[in-house]
Amino acid sequence: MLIRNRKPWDQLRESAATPEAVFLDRRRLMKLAGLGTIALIAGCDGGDGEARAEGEGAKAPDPSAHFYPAKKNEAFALDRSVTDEQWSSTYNNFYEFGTHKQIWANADKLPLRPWSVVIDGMVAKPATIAIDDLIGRFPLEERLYRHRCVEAWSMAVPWTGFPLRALLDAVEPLSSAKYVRFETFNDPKIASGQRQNSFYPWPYIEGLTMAEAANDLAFLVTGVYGKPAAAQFGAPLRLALPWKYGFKSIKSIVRITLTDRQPETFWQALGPDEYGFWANVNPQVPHPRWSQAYERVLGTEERRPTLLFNGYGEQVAGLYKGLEREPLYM
Ligand SMILES: Nc1nc2c(c(=O)[nH]1)N[C@H]1C(S)=C(S)[C@@H](COP(=O)(O)O)O[C@H]1N2
Ligand SMILES: [Mo]
Repeated sequence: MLIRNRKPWDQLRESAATPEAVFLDRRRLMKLAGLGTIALIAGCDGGDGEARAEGEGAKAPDPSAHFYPAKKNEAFALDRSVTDEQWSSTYNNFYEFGTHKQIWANADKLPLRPWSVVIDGMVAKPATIAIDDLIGRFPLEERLYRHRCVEAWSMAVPWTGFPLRALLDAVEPLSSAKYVRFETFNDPKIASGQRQNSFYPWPYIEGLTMAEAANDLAFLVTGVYGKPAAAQFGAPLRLALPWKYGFKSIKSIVRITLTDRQPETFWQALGPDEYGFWANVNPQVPHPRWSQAYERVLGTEERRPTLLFNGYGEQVAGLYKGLEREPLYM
């Protein structure tokens, strides 16, 4: 059962973010430490030490690498620069690996193969699909999307993947299905955050209405920056929902279930007054503990005004017609 312990929770979120000045210094330090490691391994291990010191030596090559880079979908243009990969790959939210931002090394321990995704519930053709069959089954494309975290930082990245709708169509939803529920892996032996914060309501769950899931913007991501996604981005399969706060974009998905009941999400269970089901970006509705009017553009000094639906209103505003009485923004 979930223990509603407010104290550690209040210390999470933006307050837990490492100030960037400190973070940069640490990154420089890491680089230096990396050089030290090469010398050390080469020194004591002669032969294959060199290869392993290159970093990827111990890892099998990604079996989906030949799909990248995918064709760009030019319909998805940006009003700003793409965030430098150095930033977006070293400043992540992925609570399975810790509540701070520098989780990339922890996340790298997640074995990305074998990996399969279960698609079940109210569908005519439930399936369990090996990730490489899934990646090979739908044409991949690259889309430039903005991303707005509820903590008020933002980024813009070139995701590679395919529309969620393509996968849903393939399993033939029943007319009784009203929601899609997404589930992340649960493996405390591998994920340090699941081990250390065992009182959290793991696994991470997210949800969409069927109409939201069928919107063309709802994108299943397999890669980023023209190559298979690194673990910290939520490999091997995550969502990108650019009109919603970032926590809706669930990472490292193992199960997709169609259901007639609104799924209770990880963040709703943790803080129902702060993180609702809809979580559509709206600069005029403050988070209970901070304003959402502006965002900090990751990797820059820039503060930009936040846009309604994160600027994607033209594509998604119609989804919420007639739902004005719902708390669509938190
Ligand atoms: N499974 C899982 N998915 C997750 C999270 C998480 O902690 N666990 N964090 C969310 C939040 S709050 C954000 S802002 C984005 C961050 O994505 P990024 O690290 O690729 O920028 O992932 C989302 N998906
Ligand atoms: Mo977030």
